[in-house]
Amino acid sequence: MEYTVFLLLLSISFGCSCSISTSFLEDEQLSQCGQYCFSAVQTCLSQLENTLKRVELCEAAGPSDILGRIAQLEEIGRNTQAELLQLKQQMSPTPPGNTLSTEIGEKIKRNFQKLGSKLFYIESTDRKTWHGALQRCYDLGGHLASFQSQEDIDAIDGKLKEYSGYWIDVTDQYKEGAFVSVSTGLNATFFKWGPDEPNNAGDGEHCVELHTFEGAPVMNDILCSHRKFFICESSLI
Ligand SMILES: [Ca+2]
Ligand SMILES: [Ca+2]
Repeated sequence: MEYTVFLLLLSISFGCSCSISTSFLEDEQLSQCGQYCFSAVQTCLSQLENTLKRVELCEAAGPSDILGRIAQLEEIGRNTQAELLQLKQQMSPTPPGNTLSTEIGEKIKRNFQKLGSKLFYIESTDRKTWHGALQRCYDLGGHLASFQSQEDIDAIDGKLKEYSGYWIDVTDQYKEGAFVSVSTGLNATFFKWGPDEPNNAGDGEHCVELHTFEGAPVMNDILCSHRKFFICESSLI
């Protein structure tokens, strides 16, 4: 029955002039349409078969074709990436930071000495204000000393002059009583205050020195404008 209906539809679609009836086909006789109509139907079936084969071929070739295109694009991407990397290497001369690091390293070696576990520069000749000392330490390749323990103080004790004061990096000039380390930008955590210090005498003592007026080095807050020796430290080696 399906084949019969299919033939009927084909005859209508392709303009077959004959009139194909169900009874005619059931009798398997070509009495009305004749050999011409039967040949036309065979031609249509042949064309349809060829079309179906082409569709199957297209469906079979589709996925592999897409995969092939993807593989080509991936290959192009890899080549482009390799070319960009090569260009980047050609356009990048020796990093300027290397030269700068070398200069700073030489400056530190020239000015600082290893005392304990750190590198220090102890100025016992030229006196400066706290801010002057801050700048000087920076120029030397370091910063004002940031003492973190008694061991740090013990390491430099023998290098200090008697009855002298040395600037270190602690200050409360930004907020009274809140002592910070300008080297780290954080609250100072280690203190070795002298007797009755810090006293913020005259409401104006905002910078901290390490002095030897009482023998062993101790800390004292004092006017930042005083001119004192200073101790620098370097974190770089
Ligand atoms: Ca103060
Ligand atoms: Ca004081």
